Amino acid sequence: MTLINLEVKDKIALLTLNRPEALNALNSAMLGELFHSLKKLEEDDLRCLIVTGSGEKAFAAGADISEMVEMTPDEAEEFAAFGQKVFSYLSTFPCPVIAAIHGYALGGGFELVLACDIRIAADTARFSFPETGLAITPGCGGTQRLARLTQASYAMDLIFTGRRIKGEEALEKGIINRLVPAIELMDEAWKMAEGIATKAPLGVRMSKEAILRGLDLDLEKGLEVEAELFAECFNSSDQKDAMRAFLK
Ligand code: DAK
Repeated sequence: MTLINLEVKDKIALLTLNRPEALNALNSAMLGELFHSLKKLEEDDLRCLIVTGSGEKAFAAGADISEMVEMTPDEAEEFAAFGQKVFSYLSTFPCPVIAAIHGYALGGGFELVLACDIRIAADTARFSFPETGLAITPGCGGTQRLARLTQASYAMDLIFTGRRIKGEEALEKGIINRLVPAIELMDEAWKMAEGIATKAPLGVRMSKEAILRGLDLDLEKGLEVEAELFAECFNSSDQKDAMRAFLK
């Protein structure tokens, strides 16, 4: 059985974590498949990628505890390095990535959500970082991405206490973009992906790059990056074609 399901339709891909019997807990095999699936999808010149979890109960209930329990520090470092490589690859993937979240998004599952660009959650979604209760830290970007997305003190609140939050709080804190009834989750994600797919891919790709590169810069340097990427768009026939079509 494959641990990642892929479906591609009209340049939109749906990537589904497929280990529902373990609430899509992320083990090394699944991380490996995730990495190779992303590599494969990158060749498809996609307009948008949707990431979700199979089954009713979870997006992903974290890293696989049964695999982590007896790891040595060296093995944990190797696991961390590979996990971070996969999540960083996802977060800088060339097309927009939408997380469609239902049920539990815990630990590594929450981190996977945070590595996506846009997050749509069902009213069944529950988010938490149980790591401190397991005597570890989040290891796949949770301490960094949540603090940047919200505030350091809010990230500390969730990570130190491990408390579980619902969609309303996640929406209020800007962790998710939209909150919808569970039955509408995938339609909403596809609708958004299809909307993005109607835009010129170059404009979307360059905008994503400008936003991501600007995050670690001061405003002045960020504006330089924006100007550089704006100018680069004028190197393409896409820009000429799109503007001429408008003028016609
Ligand atoms: N790992 C392994 N198996 C898991 C699992 C997990 N994280 N979460 C659930 N399962 C398995 C259960 O063992 C159970 O398996 P069977 O007994 O049926 O064989 C099955 O999924 C169904 O789970 P439950 O029976 O527990 O279902 P409930 O509805 O009663 O409870 C629950 C659902 C989500 C509240 C509960 O399963 C739970 O608390 N799960 C553990 C949540 C958790 O602590 N997650 C891990 C946090 S630590 C890194 C990458 C990532 C991370 C770190 C480093 N690098 C690459 C370095 C992340 C770390 C974490 O995520």
